Amino acid sequence: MATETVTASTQVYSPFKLTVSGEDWLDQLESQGYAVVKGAIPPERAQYYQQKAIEWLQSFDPALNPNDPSTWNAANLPIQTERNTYEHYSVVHEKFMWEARQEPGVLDAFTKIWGTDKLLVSFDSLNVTLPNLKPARAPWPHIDQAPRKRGLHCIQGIINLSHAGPEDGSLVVIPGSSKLVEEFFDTKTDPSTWQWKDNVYFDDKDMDFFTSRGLKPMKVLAEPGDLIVWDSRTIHWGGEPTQKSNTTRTVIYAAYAPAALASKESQAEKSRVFSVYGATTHWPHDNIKLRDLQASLPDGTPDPRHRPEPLEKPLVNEKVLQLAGVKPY
Ligand SMILES: *[C@@H]1O[C@H](CO)[C@@H](O)[C@H](O)[C@H]1NC(C)=O
Ligand SMILES: *[C@@H]1O[C@H](CO)[C@@H](O)[C@H](O)[C@H]1NC(C)=O
Ligand SMILES: CC(=O)N[C@H]1CO[C@H](CO)[C@@H](O)[C@@H]1O
Repeated sequence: MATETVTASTQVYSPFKLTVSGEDWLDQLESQGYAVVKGAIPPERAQYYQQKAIEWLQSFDPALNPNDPSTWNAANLPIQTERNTYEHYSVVHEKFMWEARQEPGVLDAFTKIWGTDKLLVSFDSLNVTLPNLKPARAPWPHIDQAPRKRGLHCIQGIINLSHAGPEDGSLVVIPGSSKLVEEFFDTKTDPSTWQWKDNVYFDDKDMDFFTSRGLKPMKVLAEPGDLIVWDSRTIHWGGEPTQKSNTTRTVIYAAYAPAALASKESQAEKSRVFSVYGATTHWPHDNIKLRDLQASLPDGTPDPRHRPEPLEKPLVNEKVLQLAGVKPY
């Protein structure tokens, strides 16, 4: 609506604040907008999930050997999004994806963040990036929260399953930016351009605002089984590996939020998406939109390798139904 006037009443303020508790990572999440929860998953579990992710890729191309770059035939891999993630072929609901989402250390971290264990989880994607398959792309700084949503609405998560050293692909964040984006929108942008869409990109000129405040990008280094968490208002992007990296970056995106924050409509839509093994956005409780179920080949035709259900169906226990929003707490 072009004539809509944006006022404070067309912004949604979150009642939530992080409880600063003396836990270092939680304090850092509050002050810097991101944190690493060390050893959220035991290393052998992380290794199991990475193995399952590779096996899933091998189900499309049995010749793929993660230790032999000459077998990495990009043309045989399933269709990825523009940002290297897998979200088609029901992968989001593979058994191993649901097992990872139920890891006690991951649930525990988000329970501490929100102060409740009655959580919903996002139906988000898998990133398996083989090194040096494509030329590096430029940074794509963005946040995943609409300018009209004020305060803490969403905490995103990455379950790290692969080594993330200085040369490897990893999440890049602008520490401290979560505290400045609202001022940026209020002073540098026109409210009539604000959307409800939970995704805002920043160009070089926008980034000058943050640089002039002394903020700088930082690649988040992570150890086996670490969980990386960040505020959706923290500027971030998926960092590229350098030419020296030989790591197959493997991460699962998983965000959790209190079930009580979801509207009836969001909950119903989430339940429907679950029933068709669909993927949604990074958000667990709001902004629930079914992404395309069917992958398209580069020429635009439907991928005949389409899978209407996971290769290995998840074990649907009560916890899964609750996290999926199918069964109320
Ligand atoms: C990756 O590089 C390290 C250090 O150069 C080397 O020790 C390791 O064997 C390599 N791994 C693979 C899978 O090539
Ligand atoms: C997936 O990982 C690769 C390698 O680090 C990175 O280039 C890409 O941006 C990541 N995708 C997302 C959505 O972060
Ligand atoms: C930094 C680091 O060592 N990361 C680990 C991430 O997870 C994989 C799979 O378990 C490990 O092999 C890596 O060592």
